[in-house]
Amino acid sequence: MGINITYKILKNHCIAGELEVNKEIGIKIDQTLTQDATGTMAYLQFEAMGIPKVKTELSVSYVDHNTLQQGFENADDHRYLKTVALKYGIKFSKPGNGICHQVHLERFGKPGKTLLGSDSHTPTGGGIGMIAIGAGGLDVAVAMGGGEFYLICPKVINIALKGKLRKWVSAKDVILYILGILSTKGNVNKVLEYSGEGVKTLSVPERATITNMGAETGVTTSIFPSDEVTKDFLKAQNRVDDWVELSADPDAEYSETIIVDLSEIVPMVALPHSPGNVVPVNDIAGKNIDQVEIGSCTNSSLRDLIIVGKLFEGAMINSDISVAIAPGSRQVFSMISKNGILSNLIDAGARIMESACGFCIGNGQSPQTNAVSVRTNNRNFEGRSGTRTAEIFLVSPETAALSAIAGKFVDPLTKSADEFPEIMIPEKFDIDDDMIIIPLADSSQIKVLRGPNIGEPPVNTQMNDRLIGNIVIKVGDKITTDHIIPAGLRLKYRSNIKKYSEFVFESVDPDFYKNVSILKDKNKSVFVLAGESYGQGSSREHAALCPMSLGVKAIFAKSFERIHAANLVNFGILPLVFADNSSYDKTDKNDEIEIFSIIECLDKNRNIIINNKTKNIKIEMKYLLSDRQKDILKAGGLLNYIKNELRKS
Ligand code: MIC
Ligand code: SF4
Repeated sequence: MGINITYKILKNHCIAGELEVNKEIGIKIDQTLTQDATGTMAYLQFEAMGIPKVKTELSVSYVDHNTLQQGFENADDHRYLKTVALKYGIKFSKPGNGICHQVHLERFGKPGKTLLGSDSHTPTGGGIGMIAIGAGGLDVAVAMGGGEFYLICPKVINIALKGKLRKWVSAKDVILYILGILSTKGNVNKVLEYSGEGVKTLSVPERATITNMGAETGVTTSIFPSDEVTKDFLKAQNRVDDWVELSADPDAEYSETIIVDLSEIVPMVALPHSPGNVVPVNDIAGKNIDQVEIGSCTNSSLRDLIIVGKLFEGAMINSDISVAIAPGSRQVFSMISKNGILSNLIDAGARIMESACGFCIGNGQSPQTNAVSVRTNNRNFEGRSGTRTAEIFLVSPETAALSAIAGKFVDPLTKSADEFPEIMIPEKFDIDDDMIIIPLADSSQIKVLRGPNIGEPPVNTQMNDRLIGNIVIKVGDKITTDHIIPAGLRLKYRSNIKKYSEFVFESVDPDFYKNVSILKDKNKSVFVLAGESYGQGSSREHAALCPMSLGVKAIFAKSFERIHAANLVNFGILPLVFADNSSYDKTDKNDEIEIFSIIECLDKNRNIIINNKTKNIKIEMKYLLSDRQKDILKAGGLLNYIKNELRKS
């Protein structure tokens, strides 16, 4: 049997374990990226490791999530990120240079390489043929220090593309269609690998839209072949030397094949409050809207903004709605400023935003109460926009632009193919890397500058063999990291764990922090009870780090998402899964829980029994942990584990 692209790259990078499905492997990481909101913790942890320079081929620190600088905290974070980058040999992409995934694709991504990023949309790099994986900041810190990254050797699903998209249908519709098939749960430890004739009909930024939002299915990553289209993109970016061809063997093995006929896809929309809640736009055509937001790492490439600009040409945005547009990178911004597209956007009445995440993470542009907001980004979780009562609908740039003009949902397919504007992508992009600061070889003079809001990351204590405490919150299925620890207005506390922890579960149970503090004073442990797919969405390790600092010792769930489960282990919190899901119903908030013989169970690979003292029942819990992860848990987290290992050696 031949080899698929995923396994070709994994084989070249595997340095621990065997490439056997569902077994843990350690891979060498060639490139890392961080963004500001996860970056400060990642670098504080990197500093704590005492390694003088990063050991990767390339590490880049981007500032794109919080660029508002309301208060000194944000600006202090930027200064810390810059100085720490230059000290340790990391390239620094200044605020304003663009969204990490878009800029990385344009300027640094290389087919065949591995990329680890402290952001769940790192798989954007799969559009250029990389194995690009999102992880917690601590895992990225370890990779920067030359350590391997551990993952479960994935199953590879072949998404065989045939045909060609019709006019008015674009890459966003493809990934929404695929989300409609795969949904947002049940896809952990899988990779989506694209193949087939349809691949060559998609440009690299279109492929990147698809791999970007593949993150919403919960897979480890998604990847496209590297072909002539990839070569042309790299040529346009003046980096043709970075190109290598990558394709699967003709008889490559896959765990499953899903055939997608591009010519049959119609414009799609993800309804509130999940990216997997997908229907054709036509189903809701005519529904009134209040706001349109265009941009984010999913849909802010030159192609995306050109189509919006062409559709806005000579038109005026509906007077009842607000439209904002954020170009994905300075390169895109600069190019649309020269080709007339920017003036089309301005003349139509759009508000032009900075090249940053902005609205996508609820950092500005929060819609009005009960608003219907139409967006081109990738997540529409409840409350993420900053307005709890708002309904967010995710669409393509084509649907967003036509709907903005009409003031209601428009199915682009109601237009004829002839009306579709011509999109001319230049053969050469404008290259200007002046906003990327390159570290000097001698960084001895660089002083790392911290502000008063930047505190040391808290460290857990060793795992106790016995825990006693209470369930402080019971939540349902698909709890996202946005539910666990909000971003938006709270972003400026990302470097101040003590303060940020006050907002854990803020939108789900505003009393959580108060209730936890009472238990903490009594020296009791805190437990969380959850349904399916706990920890969906973002890679933010704060969703583990903050609960850890509040005394959360274990999460009892029906299932976990990959990045979050890894983050829980990294911070010494037990991710336990019900052996029988009916136990979830028998357990409630405030129940007193006692757990015995934890260490012995982990060592002997036995299920852990939790004693619900309030209900007088015993509940059997399973776990999916490698021996390495058990050792990390016993040590009280990855930082302690690394220190112990260093001490031993
Ligand atoms: C997101 O899209 O949810 C974020 C904000 O980019 C996060 C990272 C973060 O929380 O800082 C992600 O995707 O990992
Ligand atoms: Fe930024 Fe949104 Fe992309 Fe996350 S999903 S990296 S917040 S643009």
